[in-house]
Order: sequence, then structure tokens, then C-alpha cells
Amino acid sequence: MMITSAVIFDLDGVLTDTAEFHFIAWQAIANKLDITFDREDNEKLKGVDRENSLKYILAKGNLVVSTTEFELLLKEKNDQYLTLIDEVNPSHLFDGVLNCFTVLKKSNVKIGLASASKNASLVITKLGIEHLFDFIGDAASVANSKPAPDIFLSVAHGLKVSPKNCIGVEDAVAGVSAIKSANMFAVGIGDSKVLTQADLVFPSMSEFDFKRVETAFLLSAT
Ligand code: B16
Ligand code: MG
Repeated sequence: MMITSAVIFDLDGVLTDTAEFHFIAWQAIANKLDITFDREDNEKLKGVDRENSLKYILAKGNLVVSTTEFELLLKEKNDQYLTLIDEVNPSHLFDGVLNCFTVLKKSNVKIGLASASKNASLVITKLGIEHLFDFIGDAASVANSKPAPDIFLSVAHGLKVSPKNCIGVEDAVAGVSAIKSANMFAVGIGDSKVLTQADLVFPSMSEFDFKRVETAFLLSAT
């Protein structure tokens, strides 16, 4: 019988909503460059790392900048993002997350974090849940960002479990692709019409039902 060794969570859009802060910070950069950047654009950047997000914005504006300017823009965006997330506190944790973690701990299932954000540890600390993780992945230390499987595989390695015994939880299309490329069972949080690659989708974390996840996981392996 297959046993779930670990559940590996994405951060933004699964445990909390930092997308609005990314949006405000990227829009300020885009405005400065005279490039239109709306919420539709922001949706496309969910799960996409900082460098590739800036590349997307520059391509949208048909703009080419020097390496120095590129680095300065990344720093400016991140400085503003850090100012914005200063207000993050435990009340920003999505409903259902603490309950889900309690169920996993009772079931002896390890908990990992696989975020594309280099600020993930800071956000997790501000949310007051750092102590609940068995391993927190480091986005800065992996070669390829989502949809590549690297961050999910590095977290499985850090947790000392086999990827085939892991379940990944993601809200972004690129993130679900990363989980599937890592050969893990993918749980999507959001719209099943959007997260078509996911093995199972819940509209939000408050509907996450570990029994249903395990049953579907077992069935998928037979
Ligand atoms: P940073 P996730 C991702 O977090 C966000 O969805 C994405 O919008 C952001 O650009 C990326 O982190 C990088 O964040 O600039 O803080 O390193 O969804 O993978 O938890
Ligand atoms: Mg996400």
C-alpha cells in the first residue's frame, strides 16, 4: 500500500495571499517604464520567479534594458514588496491551513514548503507557522524555477522522502506542472477548469480534505 510521506505546499495563493503585494510592486515598476500592467498580467505571474516576472513585463513593453538596469529594477521591486509585506501577520493565514496541518501531523505526514519566492521564510515567520514545517525549500538554491520540478524535488530530498510518496499543493498552473514533472500527486487550489493538470482540485484550503486526497492518491497508484 502506498503511504503519503509528505505534503509539500506552495506559499502564495495556498497558505496566504501575497499576490496583491506583488501586483502593487510590479505595477509601480511597469508605470515607471510606461508599460501597462493589469490584474490579468499579474495572474500570469503567479508562481513565476522574480527574474522571469520582470522579463515578462519588459517583453510586454518591447523594452530592452542593460544588465545593471535589470538588477536595479529587481531590487526596487523587492524593496517595495518587503515594505508591503511588513504588515503580514498570523491573521493573513488562509482559513483551513492550521486545521490541515494538524491533521497531517496526527497522521505522521511531513510538511514541506516549495515556494518560488526568495522571501518565503520571512513570510512564513510573519504568519507564525515556521515551526510547523519539517523542511522549507530555498528558491535561491535551485537551478530552474517552476514549471521545472526542481524546488519540489529539493524539498522531497530535504525531507528525506521519495517524490513518489509526496503530494504537492499548488494554486498556479506553472506550479501544478512542476509537481507533475516531479512525479508527485498534484492537488490544485482554485478552479479545476484552470488547473487541468492537477489530480484533484479544491476551491480553497478550507475545503482541503486529507482523507479524500489520500483516497485519490491511492487510486491513482493502482
Ligand atoms: P519573490 P509562490 C511566487 O510565490 C509568487 O506566486 C510569484 O508571483 C512571485 O513572483 C514569486 O513567488 C517570486 O517571489 O520576488 O518574493 O522571490 O506562489 O511560488 O509561493
Ligand atoms: Mg502560488
